[in-house]
Amino acid sequence: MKRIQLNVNGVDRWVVAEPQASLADVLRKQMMLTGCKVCCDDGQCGSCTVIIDDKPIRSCNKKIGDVREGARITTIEGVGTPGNLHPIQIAWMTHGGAQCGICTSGFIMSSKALLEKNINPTREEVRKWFNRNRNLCRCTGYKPLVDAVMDAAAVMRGEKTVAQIMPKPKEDGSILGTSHIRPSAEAKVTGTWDFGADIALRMPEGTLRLALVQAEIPHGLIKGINTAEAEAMPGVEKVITWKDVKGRNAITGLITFPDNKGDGWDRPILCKDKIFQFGDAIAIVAADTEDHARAAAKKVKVDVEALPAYMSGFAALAPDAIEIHPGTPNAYYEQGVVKGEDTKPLLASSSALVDITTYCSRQPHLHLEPDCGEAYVDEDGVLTILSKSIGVHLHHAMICPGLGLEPDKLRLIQNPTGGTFGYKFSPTMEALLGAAALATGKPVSLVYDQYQNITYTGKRSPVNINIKLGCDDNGKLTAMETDWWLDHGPYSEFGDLVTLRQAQFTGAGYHLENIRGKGLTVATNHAWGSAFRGYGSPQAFLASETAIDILAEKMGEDPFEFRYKNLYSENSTTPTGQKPEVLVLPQLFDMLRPKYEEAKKRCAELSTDEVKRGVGIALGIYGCGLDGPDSSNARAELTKDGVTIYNAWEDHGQGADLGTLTMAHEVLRPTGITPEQISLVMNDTNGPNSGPAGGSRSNVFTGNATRVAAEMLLNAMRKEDGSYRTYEEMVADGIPLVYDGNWVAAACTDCSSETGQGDPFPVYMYEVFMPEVEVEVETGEVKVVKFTTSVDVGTIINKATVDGQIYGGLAQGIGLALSEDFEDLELHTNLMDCGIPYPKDIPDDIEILYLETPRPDGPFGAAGVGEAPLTAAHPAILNAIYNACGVRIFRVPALPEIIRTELEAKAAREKAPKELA
Ligand code: MCN
Ligand code: FES
Ligand code: FES
Repeated sequence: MKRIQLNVNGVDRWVVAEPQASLADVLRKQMMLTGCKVCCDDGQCGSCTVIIDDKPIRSCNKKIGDVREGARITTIEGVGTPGNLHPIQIAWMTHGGAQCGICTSGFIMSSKALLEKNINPTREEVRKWFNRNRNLCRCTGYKPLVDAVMDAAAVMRGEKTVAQIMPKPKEDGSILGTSHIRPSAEAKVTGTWDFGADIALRMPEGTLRLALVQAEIPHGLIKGINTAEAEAMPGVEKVITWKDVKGRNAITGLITFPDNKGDGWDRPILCKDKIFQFGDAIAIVAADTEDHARAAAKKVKVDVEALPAYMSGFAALAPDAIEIHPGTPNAYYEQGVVKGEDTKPLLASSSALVDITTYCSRQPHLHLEPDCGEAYVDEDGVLTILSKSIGVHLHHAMICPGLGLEPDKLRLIQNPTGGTFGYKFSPTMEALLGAAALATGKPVSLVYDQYQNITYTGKRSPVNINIKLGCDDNGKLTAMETDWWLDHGPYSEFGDLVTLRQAQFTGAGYHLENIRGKGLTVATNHAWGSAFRGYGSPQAFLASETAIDILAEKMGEDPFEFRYKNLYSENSTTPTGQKPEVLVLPQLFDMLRPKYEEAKKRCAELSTDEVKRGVGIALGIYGCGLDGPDSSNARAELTKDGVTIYNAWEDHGQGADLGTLTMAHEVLRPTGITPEQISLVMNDTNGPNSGPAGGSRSNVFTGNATRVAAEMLLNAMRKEDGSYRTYEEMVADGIPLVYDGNWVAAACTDCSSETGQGDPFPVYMYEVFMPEVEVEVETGEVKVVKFTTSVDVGTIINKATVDGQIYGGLAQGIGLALSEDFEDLELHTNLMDCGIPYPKDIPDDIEILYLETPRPDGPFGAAGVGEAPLTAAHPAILNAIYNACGVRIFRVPALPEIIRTELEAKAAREKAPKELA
């Protein structure tokens, strides 16, 4: 132990600490300065950055024993407080810099250190500074953060006022379409937005800390679990195994498709006799401290007999592969596509035909905040679970029977959440927290480290697609055939749905009336498949947007114009036979065309023998909703102080609070209410069921339900003369104050498993991607140097939000194309080795061209936006690589070594005939 004097945020403090403890732990756990966030605990992400004696330092990497006596330490709590903000914090809010907010304190501290050194940096200096200080953000694509620093610096230099950088409402007071600041922004930029790990530190005394005993192999039989030694370890309260789980001990995947050969009960809460994947939870240790729990977890002895591990669709489909879930075939669901005429003769008589196979990887989500949560039994005997769930009502239904609870004895609430990008569409630790709280009768908390977070959460499902695409003499598409498998890992939840997505989006965007296809959902022993932004569409577009590029070349046509003449037109239907709700793709291409011509010229001018530059094109489309007649609910209540809106629009970081507020305010504006008078009560199973925040559905579905509830209230408040009753008048007149709004996509239908035909979504989002890349010939390194995109997501509800969604989604598309993967369980175990893009990997030069075509079914004409930018940025980048250096890549990530090998092979091919001659 050591007593050390520090000056923290201008105040002299003394702290007694273990010299080996990290500064981050001392700040967070001993001084309760939880504005300092710990995400990687390994110096990779910068979320824990504080300033020590004017230098930005990653406090997770700094031992307190190495901090000089009397050092001046500034944390986010010392930068500015709610109501008294620093210009950097204000600029962060006005530029939508805090989406989920988990990286925000670290970035603000880093920016403060920079601006204290250099009050007038260039954009490139800011980007280099962030890169050097390893500041990672998974949400924003970095551009808004650089914008924020530039504005803050201008304010600090006295060249701009705070008022000048603040967003303005419209003249009529409406905030629709403005960059109004989200309600949670101030808490995020001051470090007072408590995430799950912060809440864990604030749980009452007596809260048990949990650690998991996890499988160390991907497939095996459990012969015995011995907990005796662990139970005798210091501080241990209980070791919980499957025997302690009172219900069915399984999470139900709520099988949605009747043809699924599984029963949807294949995922144990705690493994009993089989391990299905690496990391599977076998036991939970509950102890007085996290260290004690983790130490004891190592002492639980699990006797395992290893089984062959099937780590890909190919392996699990091999004829000699055993069934991963005995009684259910590894290929447990088949999706067909039958649209229009027989494709065989059409393809046989095509003028040009492409026949290729593409593979889209097991992309990791790389949300920065490790999974975490708490649970307790409340005073009414209701098990209450706090977690990062983005589907509180959905998860309630999925875990309730497994825990053996009546539905009214379980409540789920979402904690402030540091990004999910879809992994939390599946329950992760909810049932484990619940089982532990029930077995011990005490409050519990569980916080994964980043290794657990990466290795034991769901991933994007890899898809291998064979696609055949043909066209006639005029270059008009004639027919498409597809044959694919989707590796969904061991657990079936939503595996059929994401398999269907391939049928819905492969070839989408084009007048393509004749399609045949067949796809399989395959169980493997790799990471379980979970939702990931774009859900299913990146796999589909990798196939069709690569194929169409090659077809254009075969026809000797420009890939832009070849696409253009084949786009959806008046008499086209989607691959599922649905009439598109709006026709916007031709305009999106028209907007991009001059930029494309400029880009081609620039690429030709700037290419050298060493560095080749190229431009690529791809289109992406995604539906808003969960297929078929999906619905949502919300509630509006008039109170003494204003209006309270209740819904369960779970927030990953995308801005559910602001979406709700904007919709409600726009409706209620005639009453004179201000945004500040609208309170939000969200994301609790005790409130309305709005469905999960996935499938970019919330803006359309929960936005509409919120609009409907607010309209019902407005109608009730309206007097005969057109003015509005006050709260007091409503009470005096005996008019109800609470209104429940509901919205259903009534015209939608489910798609058939045999034909893939149906009208699944009421609204779609459309985007065209145009990256420019540089390929270094010697190394195969690719850099995206510029990105232009044209987007139609209907009416924009909040401009800063939509910009932020696009920038952030494009950054993930760049990662998917070039670096991100989760394949190798030895290598892909931390953010950096999984290939997360740093600022240097994302261009600052990103241009978004908007078309705002109102959607008939969207609230105020809006579609969703979240998933659009991650639909097809990656095939556009692969197409740009081809344009730059003539090398076609059919799988992602396109790592430098793959491109280098292909370049060498191409050079050898080109040389060979000359040598022969
Ligand atoms: N919006 C808008 N105008 C539009 C469309 C949308 O202002 N025309 C706003 C909405 O009000 C909302 C946001 O954009 O604040 C996204 O809306 P929507 O596309 O409906 O998506 P959801 O609210 O249903 O959010 C989920 C979606 C998905 S599926 C994933 S995955 C995702 C995403 O959004 N994960 C994210 N964006 C994310 N952003 C962050 N920062 N972190 C994640 O984990
Ligand atoms: Fe410290 Fe990531 S760098 S938590
Ligand atoms: Fe940066 Fe979410 S806002 S990680």
